[in-house]
Amino acid sequence: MITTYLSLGSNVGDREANLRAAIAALPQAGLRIQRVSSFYETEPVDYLDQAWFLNCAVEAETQLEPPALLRALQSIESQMGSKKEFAKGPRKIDLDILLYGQETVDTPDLHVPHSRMLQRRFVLVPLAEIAPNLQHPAWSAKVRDLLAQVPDKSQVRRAKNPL
Ligand code: PH2
Ligand code: MG
Ligand code: MG
Repeated sequence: MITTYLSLGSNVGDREANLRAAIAALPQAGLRIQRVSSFYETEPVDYLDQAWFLNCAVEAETQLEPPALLRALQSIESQMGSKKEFAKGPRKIDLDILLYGQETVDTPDLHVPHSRMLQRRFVLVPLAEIAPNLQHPAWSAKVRDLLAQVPDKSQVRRAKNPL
């Protein structure tokens, strides 16, 4: 079993229902959920002209290897009818792999740790809630300290308790 951390986001339709549906689909996809962060209202980053997102982080255990995990998450996205009109644009649901144990994955379609996660408050704030002391070998510090140092000033507001 490997412990993996995911980032979930939605900014189209009923965002809370979308996050809940994606979380509910994880067990059948081969993930055993350990922790779910609060839901956060987050200002869009990278592509700014779109609605605010609802984001959360999930800790789960899995026996899936990274490529199979990626396919499992992509199939939840497509089963939920989520369409990416363009990169960084609006979507019903986005499930991203942040970390996969202590491993580093660099393939054309998957980079773990997630390439931009340390620059994004919408990822670090939920992750620091469920795993403040987490550290990857490629990082200089724990999640809570990386969050304290991040230059990103985009707004992230705690919205809903997922339970
Ligand atoms: N996802 C993106 C681009 N920008 N901004 C926020 N606040 N939350 C996201 O999940 C997000 C984003 C592309 O995946
Ligand atoms: Mg994403
Ligand atoms: Mg994605």
